[in-house]
Amino acid sequence: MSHTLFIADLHLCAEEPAITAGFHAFLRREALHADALYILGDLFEAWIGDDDPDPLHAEIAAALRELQQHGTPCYFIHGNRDFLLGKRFARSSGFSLLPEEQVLELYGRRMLIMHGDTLCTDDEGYQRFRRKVHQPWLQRLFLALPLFVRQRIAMRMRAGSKQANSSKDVAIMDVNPAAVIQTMTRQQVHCLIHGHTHRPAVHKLDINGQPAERLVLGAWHTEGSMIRVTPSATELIIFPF
Ligand code: LP5
Ligand code: MN
Repeated sequence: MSHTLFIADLHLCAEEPAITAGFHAFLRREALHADALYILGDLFEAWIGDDDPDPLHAEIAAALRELQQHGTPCYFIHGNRDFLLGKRFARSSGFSLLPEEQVLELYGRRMLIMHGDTLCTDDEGYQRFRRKVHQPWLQRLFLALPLFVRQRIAMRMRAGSKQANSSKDVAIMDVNPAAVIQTMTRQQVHCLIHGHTHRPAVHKLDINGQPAERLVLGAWHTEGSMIRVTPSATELIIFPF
C-alpha cells in the first residue's frame, strides 16, 4: 500500500550504537517499502562539516544510498544540530536537501514539513543563537577552521545549550501556538509535520474555522518514532529498535 514516512531527531553518534542499529533496521523494515522518506532534521547529534572523517557518516551515507537504489527517494531538512550538513554529504547520501519549510502535495493533500525550531519563538535565547549561527559568513569562517577546533567549539556549544536548557521553563521550549497558526496560514496548509521539541503528539487545531492538525515526531532515545502518511490517514508510530 502507498505510504510516505517522516522521521527526525535521531541524534546519531558513535556513542549511541543502539540508535544507529535501530535506524538500519528501520531502513530495511520500513523505509524500503515506502514511496519516500523525509528526514526532518537532527539526524546527527552534531554536524561540524562534510569533511569530518567520522566513519559513522560514511556508514549512514551508504545506507541511505542503498535505500534509494532500491527505489525509495530520500529528502533532508536541516535541524539545529546538523544545519551545517552540506552538498557534499547530500551527494554521497543521494538525498535532496530541502529548504527549512517545504510544502508537499501528498496523495492529494497539501502538507507542510519543517524541523520545528523556528516555531519556538518564545525561546528568545535560542532564536538569537540561531540567527547568529545561520549567518553565511560565520559558517564559512567556522568551516575553514581546523577540524579539532570545530570539534571543541561544538562541544562548548552543546555544553552551553544543555546548561541553558536546564534553567529554561519547559513551556518556553515548546512551539508558540500563534507561530504555528501563522506559519500554516501563510503556507495554506491544514497539516503540519515537524520534530525538534521531542514531544511526540497529534494536535487537533482549528484554523479560521477549519479543522487542521499538527503532528510532532518524537526523538529516538530508546525507541524509534515515525509518521506514516497514506492516502487515507496520517499516523504517529512509536516502535522498538
Ligand atoms: O540542541 P539542544 O536540544 O540541546 O537544544 C536546542 C537549542 N540549542 C541549540 C545549540 C546546539 O545544541 C549546538 C549544536 C552544535 C552544532 C555544531 C556546531 C556548529 C557551529 C556553527 C557555527 C557557525 O540549538 C536550545 C533550545 C532547545 O533546542 C529547545 O528548543 O533551547 O537553544 C539554546 O540552548 C540556545 C541558548 O539559549 C544559548 C546558546 C548557548 C551556546 C553557548 C555558546 C558557547 C560557544 C562558545 C564557542 C566559542
Ligand atoms: Mn532539534
